[in-house]
Amino acid sequence: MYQGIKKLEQNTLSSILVDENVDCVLPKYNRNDLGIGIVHLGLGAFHRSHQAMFTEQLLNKLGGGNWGICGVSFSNETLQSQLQEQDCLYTSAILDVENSFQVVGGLKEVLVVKTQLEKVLERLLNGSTKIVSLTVTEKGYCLNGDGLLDETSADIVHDLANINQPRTAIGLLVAGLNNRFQKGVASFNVIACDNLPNNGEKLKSAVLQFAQIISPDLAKWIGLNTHFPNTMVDCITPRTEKSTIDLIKDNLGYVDNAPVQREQFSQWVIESCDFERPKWEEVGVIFTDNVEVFENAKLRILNGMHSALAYIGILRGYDTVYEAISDPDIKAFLLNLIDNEVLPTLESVDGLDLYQYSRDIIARFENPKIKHALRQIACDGSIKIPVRVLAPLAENMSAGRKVNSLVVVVAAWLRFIEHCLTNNIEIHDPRAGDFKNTFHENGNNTELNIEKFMTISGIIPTSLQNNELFISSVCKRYNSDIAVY
Ligand code: CS2
Repeated sequence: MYQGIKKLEQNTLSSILVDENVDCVLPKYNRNDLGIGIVHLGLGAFHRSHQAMFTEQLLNKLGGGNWGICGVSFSNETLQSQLQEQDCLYTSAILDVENSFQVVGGLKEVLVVKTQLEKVLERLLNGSTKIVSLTVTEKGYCLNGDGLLDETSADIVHDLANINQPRTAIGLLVAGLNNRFQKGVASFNVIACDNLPNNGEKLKSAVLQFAQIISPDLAKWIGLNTHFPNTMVDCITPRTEKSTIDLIKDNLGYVDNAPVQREQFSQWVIESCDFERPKWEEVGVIFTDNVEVFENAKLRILNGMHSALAYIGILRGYDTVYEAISDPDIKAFLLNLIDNEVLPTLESVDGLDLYQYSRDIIARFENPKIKHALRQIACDGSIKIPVRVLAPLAENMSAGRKVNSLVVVVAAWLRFIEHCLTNNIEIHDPRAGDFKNTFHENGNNTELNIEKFMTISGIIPTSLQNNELFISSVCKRYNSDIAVY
């Protein structure tokens, strides 16, 4: 029985830690003795559902240790106070045929960059911090179309000029590493956990590019001392809703104002690395030299289908993944897309049957308890579509394979943009301004609008930008009735 937190009052999250009858997994170690060894940048629901849960399982198995987490949010003070009011504890609701619940104790501290930069930098400098992990979304890497650090981005320009006042993840990492370099503290290692191919490698090159401008000696030191393994992360985690809070109250009898909800399935694949780190392999994390193959399969199958569902589903009037996949036309479309246009682009993974993997993912989408908003997935298409859809499309074209369904997804994305612009719906995308200019320049002339769209820098690969067949196919699908999608 867990005794670390004193009972505060009846029916609070802390009080259940000493309640033997509550029907949920509780921390099996003394939180008071738990040291902080990980700083996580980007304290969204995904981190709390995924990496923090793997770490929690390990802490439970080992009975504690020094791999507690300091969660860093860039600006979410509301989440910080919600978590602090409950001693940084939160519940993870796992929604499956039978729901299950787990209270996570491994999150020990929550900091906000906007208001507590000094403290964040102190944590990064502290020698007990061995690992800095990140979930800052694809756009948080501040990369341009060539995958290099975008030195023209306003935030990067700011951070380069104010290295001690960083506001981007890249700036923070370099500032943290620079302080260690200056003060002779050994480097921490960095684990990127966002949906980008070669996420660790890309992050490393962005950090080195930034550091090189600040000080070539620093860049050299990082190059020699800091590891950035590539990873693949997977766990469907819809945003926390009031219904998540109600579910926990109804089932467990206490109010958690900052819970997370997720599916049962969870996978984490990390490039083999031998630096000081939690032994996550003991709780099912896969360490391999072959992350890229897992990553591509997941990005093109799961995330690719997600984006297809998002744009096609929204145009058909659906709100969630579950609703969209329940439409037999959409499901048939997806199966065809995967079998004929995605699987042929993937290398086989040892021990992983890609056909079965794709069917298992569809079954995950068919979980009626997971209400994953299509609008959440539709965000940031300018960064997601190139990886999930345009990359396999370009490969198929140059190999002379079919691209019909992938073209439909591109057309649906453009129709979604046009639909938002026409109906004054905000588009959450760093390139929203470019979309607006493009679609308004030539009125209703679809061909000209699409041609113009293709020239927006950094989105469409050059091999497709100049490909007349690709552009005319997109125009054709764009103009066809939405019912054919
Ligand atoms: C989704 C992902 O929002 C999105 O773009 O495709 O967040 C997806 O749910 C996760 O990658 C699942 O692991």
